[in-house]
Amino acid sequence: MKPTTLPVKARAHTNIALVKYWGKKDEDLIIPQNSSLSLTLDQFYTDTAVQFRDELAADQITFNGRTLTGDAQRKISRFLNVVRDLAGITEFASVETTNHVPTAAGLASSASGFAALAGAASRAAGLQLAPRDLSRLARRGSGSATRSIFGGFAAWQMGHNDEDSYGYPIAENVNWDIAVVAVVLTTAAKKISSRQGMRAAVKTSPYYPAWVQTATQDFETVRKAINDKDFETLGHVSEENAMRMHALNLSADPSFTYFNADTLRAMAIITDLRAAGYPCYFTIDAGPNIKVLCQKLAVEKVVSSLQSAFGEDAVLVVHPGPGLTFITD
Ligand code: 2P0
Repeated sequence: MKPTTLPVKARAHTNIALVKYWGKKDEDLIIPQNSSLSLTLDQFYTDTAVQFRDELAADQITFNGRTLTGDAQRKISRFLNVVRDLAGITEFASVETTNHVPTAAGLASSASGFAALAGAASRAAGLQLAPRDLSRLARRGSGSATRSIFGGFAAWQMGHNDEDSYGYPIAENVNWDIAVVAVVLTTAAKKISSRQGMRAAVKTSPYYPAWVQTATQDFETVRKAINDKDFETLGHVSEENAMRMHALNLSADPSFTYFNADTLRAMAIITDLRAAGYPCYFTIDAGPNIKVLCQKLAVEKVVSSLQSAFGEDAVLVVHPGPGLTFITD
């Protein structure tokens, strides 16, 4: 392959898992223990421009205008090595990444980050990869990035190896009534990374086999609920699935949790609203912040209740978003 002479820029959006990925079978290739399913979101995205250049003596990576060093730099360089191997090139790259996540929205950026990088770097290296192969490449950077290649509802089929562990769209255009209310309870960096947390759960939780079994069932149930536009089943099973993921962490040795006191307060608010007849369900990733799946009927009430508890600026309403796109200036 021959690298492009101009930078290639790509945009990818973050996603929220409804059936979570929490554990790897292969840490190097990032092959998960169960298939997962997510909704790509419209407001949170990453733009990344990449150019492989002869004259560079090392990869040069900037993130929101700051040059990366140390572990963060090495993680991206290792990913670029995968791209270089695939394309048969040796040039180093300049990488410019801008994260468009409303200031510290507390949403994971590794999904949108590695999806955008997979798109921009592969094309800048001269490769033209189909979406499935882009998702396999994104997976090598971060598991959740596998799903961010696609818009709307997307799945990551666990597979067994590099070839058959990939993402695919379930419903890229979400033409039904669904919104996500994101609540930012803290912007502090988490103490236990997803990578460390899931490794501990696989190794030490006695419930891990039950997780794999129930997550596999949840995947099929949520997939059918999407097909049937059955919001209640989708919400109910997503909430259960999130709680079981967090139960793995509570049952690890040593036990840990991503919840804080406000997480529990927010959960109780949503449970009460649901009991009062509002269609809303929460899900929680590897951090204390919660996201609420809602139908239109519930959005206003969910937003006002959460704002009264946590402040106006803590609450954002987002909708289904698109998959990977290439940007030409
Ligand atoms: C998910 N999370 O399915 C789950 C649910 C967080 C909770 O995937 O080690 O950054 O880079 O593959 O993708 C976050 O973990 O972890 C994640 P790596 P990743 O979205």
